[in-house]
Amino acid sequence: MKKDTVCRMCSSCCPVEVEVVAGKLVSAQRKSFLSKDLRSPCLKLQAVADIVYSDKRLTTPLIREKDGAFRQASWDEALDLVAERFKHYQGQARPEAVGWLRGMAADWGSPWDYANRLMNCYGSPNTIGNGSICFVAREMAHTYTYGAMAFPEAAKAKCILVWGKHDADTTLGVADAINHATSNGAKLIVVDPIQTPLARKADIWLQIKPGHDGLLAMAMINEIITQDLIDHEFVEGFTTGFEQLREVAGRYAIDTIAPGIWLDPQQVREAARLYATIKPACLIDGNGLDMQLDIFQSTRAVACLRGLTGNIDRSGGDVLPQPISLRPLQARDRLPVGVTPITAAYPLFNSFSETWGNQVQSCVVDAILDQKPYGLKMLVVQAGNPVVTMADSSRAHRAMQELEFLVVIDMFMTRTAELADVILPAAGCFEKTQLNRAATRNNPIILQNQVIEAVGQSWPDWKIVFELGRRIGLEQEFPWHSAEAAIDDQLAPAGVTVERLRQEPDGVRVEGLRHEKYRQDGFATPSGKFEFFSRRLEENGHAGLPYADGFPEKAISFAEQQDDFPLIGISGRRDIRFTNSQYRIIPALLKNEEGCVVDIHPLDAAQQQIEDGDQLQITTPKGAITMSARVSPVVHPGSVRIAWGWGDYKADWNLNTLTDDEVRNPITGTPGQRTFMCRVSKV
Ligand SMILES: Nc1nc2c(c(=O)[nH]1)N[C@H]1C(S)=C(S)[C@@H](COP(=O)(O)OP(=O)(O)OC[C@H]3O[C@@H](n4cnc5c(=O)[nH]c(N)nc54)[C@H](O)[C@@H]3O)O[C@H]1N2
Ligand SMILES: Nc1nc2c(c(=O)[nH]1)N[C@H]1C(S)=C(S)[C@@H](COP(=O)(O)OP(=O)(O)OC[C@H]3O[C@@H](n4cnc5c(=O)[nH]c(N)nc54)[C@H](O)[C@@H]3O)O[C@H]1N2
Ligand code: SF4
Ligand SMILES: [Mo]
Repeated sequence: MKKDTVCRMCSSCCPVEVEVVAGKLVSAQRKSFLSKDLRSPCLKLQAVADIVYSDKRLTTPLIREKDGAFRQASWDEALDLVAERFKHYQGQARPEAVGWLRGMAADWGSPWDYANRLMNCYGSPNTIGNGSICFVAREMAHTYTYGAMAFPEAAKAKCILVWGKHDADTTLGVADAINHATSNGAKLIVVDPIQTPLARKADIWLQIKPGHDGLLAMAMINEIITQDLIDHEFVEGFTTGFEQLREVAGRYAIDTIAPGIWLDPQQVREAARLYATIKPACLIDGNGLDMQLDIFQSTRAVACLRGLTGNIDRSGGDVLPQPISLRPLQARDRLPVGVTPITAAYPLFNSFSETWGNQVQSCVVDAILDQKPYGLKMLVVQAGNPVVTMADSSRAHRAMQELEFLVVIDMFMTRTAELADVILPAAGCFEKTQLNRAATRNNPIILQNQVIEAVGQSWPDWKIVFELGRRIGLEQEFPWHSAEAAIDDQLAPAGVTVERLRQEPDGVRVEGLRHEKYRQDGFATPSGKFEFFSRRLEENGHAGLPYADGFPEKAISFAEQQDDFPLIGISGRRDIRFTNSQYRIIPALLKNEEGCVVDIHPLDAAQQQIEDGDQLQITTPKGAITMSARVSPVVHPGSVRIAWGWGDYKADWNLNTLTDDEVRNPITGTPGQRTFMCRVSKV
């Protein structure tokens, strides 16, 4: 039998059609506007049955015994134990000593609201996401410029500028759209320090020096202004601070900037001209900007390009969402007055969005290890593997060990779960019905629909949270006994029900798609305009225009120690087979550990007589790891690309052993996990 749902094995959220035989999921196909032969392939989806029915799945709750071993337990026993710990800190009048850390976008749907609801009603403000290193920091920079995160309408674009994103590995719906547009003649510009498959297809590939994107964006802004390629009607009618932007960008002329960031001035000029003159043009920014110390200003500068050229909210440009009305479920008003979250040092990031709240995950480690700003004693980790994925993973590991009580909600035994006191087995995405955030902020709403029974005794996340909530005395706050009841409640203001979503599996549009909404509604910024200049930022002690106070001296971790650490390390490719630290335990995907390598340029390799397959030690001031060399011209001389995400499979291969969590972006608390100085030597 064929069933429709949304795959959440990565954050692409692809609508899929699943084949279920005798109650078992046997295969799944991604839906797309492209014919089957033209769709970007997903190897994870091809291995979906192996993943869902892997013998490594956690199938019962586990409780750690005094001797350190885990024993199987019933849900009642495990949840009662967790609830008892919650009550313990409440009894000591310090519920804020309990934190809830949410991981990867895999589950960023309404379950984010549910965890927040439980914690707010319990009395702790410390529900923390990992948005400081993922796209939420970028979302904040978009929001401070034009009110929300913009999404590319690439299929209709005539020019596509891809900036630090590789959709064929990570976001297949967008990859399909790019392929469609370019095969219809759209121009393609790629900004990426790596010669990726997309870069090889591009009309112009700008092999930027890692972590220096902000300088390129400013130089392009300057060029577009001085060559008078701006969209006058848009800039004059709908923006703030154009004259100041002109003045600041004047300090970043292409001829002076380009050589320092490994680029040819003429190529940058051509890229600026193409992007500004071919209409409509979309700009797809990605995780290449994330995890950079300079994330906020660089994304703001890139975002300004959309306004100068008038491509914001235009068909075939970058459109702004039409969020639907939802019943707020987070119950923020229930938090006791005067309790500050552990992320209090990042007030603008904490408050820029109704949905996200606290997203500086590094603060969890500060609070556990350094009691900064106060101690965190108990942590629930849901859908995340911080011991592998957080910056400075040795420190993150110490923090998880230091806790009085650690609960992990996951589908697999991760390195983080190994440290837990209680493990609660979660059902996977095909085993539960859920409302996805991605669907609710951009029409149409597509339901992630349960298509098979939960594996073993695993429970869907919603059920775990609701049951736990009821056990800590929040029966009234969690009245729902099914996902459907909770979703219907949340969707009521939009007039949509689960039943209707099931009848319309390709999605329900509450309101027709509208472009150039700003003409009627303005932008959702304090001025109602597209803000090149942000008074909000200036009033809070930050540059009101990107780089008005110069480019940061320290854009890359350990930059001040480059005499000892002369190479730029780049956190490596997101392989379509895996999602962050996940899925290497699936033999069909692991393929002899293919891809776990350090790419080094032939010139740098020759200096140390390094050859393909040599074992290389990669060292930073934080630690060292060992991996095989791949001598390859895809990287620029002076940089190496190190495979990322292997730390769960093999602790020695954990890239985040190398990264730093001390220096962070002052606005978003982002550490430099993407780019850092390092050295390599043959073992
Ligand atoms: N150096 C470096 N560090 C990085 C990155 C990088 O590129 N380089 N990327 C960063 C980014 S962008 C991110 S988002 C983070 C990701 O950081 P994490 O969120 O820690 O990463 P994942 O490895 O995806 O862990 C997700 C966990 O959730 C479990 N899971 C999957 N589905 C479900 C579910 O439905 N319910 C529950 N309860 N569990 C589920 C999986 O088994 C897995 O253990 O890593 C960041 N860290
Ligand atoms: N298959 C798969 N899909 C995934 C994930 C996964 O792990 N595997 N993870 C999911 C998650 S959590 C996220 S956040 C998204 C991320 O998805 P994307 O945004 O596509 O992120 P990446 O593939 O990490 O990086 C994109 C590109 O940035 C380039 N880059 C590296 N450093 C720089 C730099 O300094 N400047 C510029 N301009 N570019 C740079 C890289 O070479 C890469 O080609 O993918 C999601 N989807
Ligand atoms: S890219 Fe693959 S794994 Fe990710 S959501 Fe789409 S089908 Fe699922
Ligand atoms: Mo992410």
